[in-house]
Amino acid sequence: MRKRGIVVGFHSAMARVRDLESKQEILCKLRGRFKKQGIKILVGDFVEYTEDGAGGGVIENVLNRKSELPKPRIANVDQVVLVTTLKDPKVPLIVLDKFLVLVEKASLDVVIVFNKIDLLSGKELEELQELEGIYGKYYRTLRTSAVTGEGLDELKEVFKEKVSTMAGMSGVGKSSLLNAINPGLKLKVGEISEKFKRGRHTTTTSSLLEFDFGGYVADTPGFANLDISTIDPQELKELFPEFREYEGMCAFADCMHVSEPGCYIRRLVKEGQVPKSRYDNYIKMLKELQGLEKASER
Ligand SMILES: Nc1nc2c(ncn2[C@@H]2O[C@H](COP(=O)(O)OP(=O)(O)OP(=O)(O)O)[C@@H](O)[C@H]2O)c(=O)[nH]1
Ligand SMILES: [Mg+2]
Ligand SMILES: [Zn+2]
Repeated sequence: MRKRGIVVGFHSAMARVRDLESKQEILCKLRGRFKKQGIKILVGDFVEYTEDGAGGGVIENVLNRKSELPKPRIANVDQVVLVTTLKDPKVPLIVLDKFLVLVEKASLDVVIVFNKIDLLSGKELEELQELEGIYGKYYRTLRTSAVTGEGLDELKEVFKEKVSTMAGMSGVGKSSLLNAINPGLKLKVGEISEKFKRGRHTTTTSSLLEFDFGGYVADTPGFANLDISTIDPQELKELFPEFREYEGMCAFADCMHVSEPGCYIRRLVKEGQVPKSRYDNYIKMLKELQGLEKASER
């Protein structure tokens, strides 16, 4: 009889499949035909498997993927939980904006979590409010503290019954937040994580953890290396919802919002309708991408 499960990781050449009903983990072999047909089974794939009678199983079929995240390769991710902080560390806005561009490129939902709010006072809280204004217009935002517990009930709701991946700079508290909402996960905290070290043997496999309250999360952050080089310079403007909203308002249909006459976006930036920090980071990323393009033409 065929049963249904989700691939939560790999062990040697076998897949760790978590049964959707019994929640048991079964080590499954992969049918040889998958390889022949060029089907690569990913963490996050929903599969049909049969038991081999000896505690293991065989994956018979892979169900259609809703989405596929390139790095780390995870299937069926519903959303990205992007964690950031204004203090310890103060995450530069360009980092946040690069994450968001990659999320937009992958067409995934995102929730921006401002963590460590227990550390903020006075001016920093004003800054937080300002950022909530900038990002809250297009994305859901949340304030949390893994120390005081603020916002954790809302965060649980965000994760419930979904497949999520964490994103965010090292040290912002991704693992701390997961531990705080689900102590059973026992993730390591406060260590410099492997994924930010450069090396020849960068781990490409990842695994999914299941929450007690329902839902899965990837323990490796999505978009760990902030590589935007796969984005086409012309395409970048489409990845800013602030600009998308005013499509067709510039004098030139192909306006890149740099120095073209009659650019509506630049007018909005001047008037303060489009946040200057977002626009400036757009220009920064655009220059980076155009530089890459030139370098490859040489
Ligand atoms: N004050 C305060 N400290 C926190 C909070 N959340 C996490 N920390 C601390 O921040 C440090 C880093 O936390 P981690 O959970 O390891 O951060 P991470 O995002 O998982 O980091 P990487 O795994 O390296 O990507 C630890 O010392 C935590 O105790 C918070 O809400 N408030
Ligand atoms: Mg961590
Ligand atoms: Zn324009």
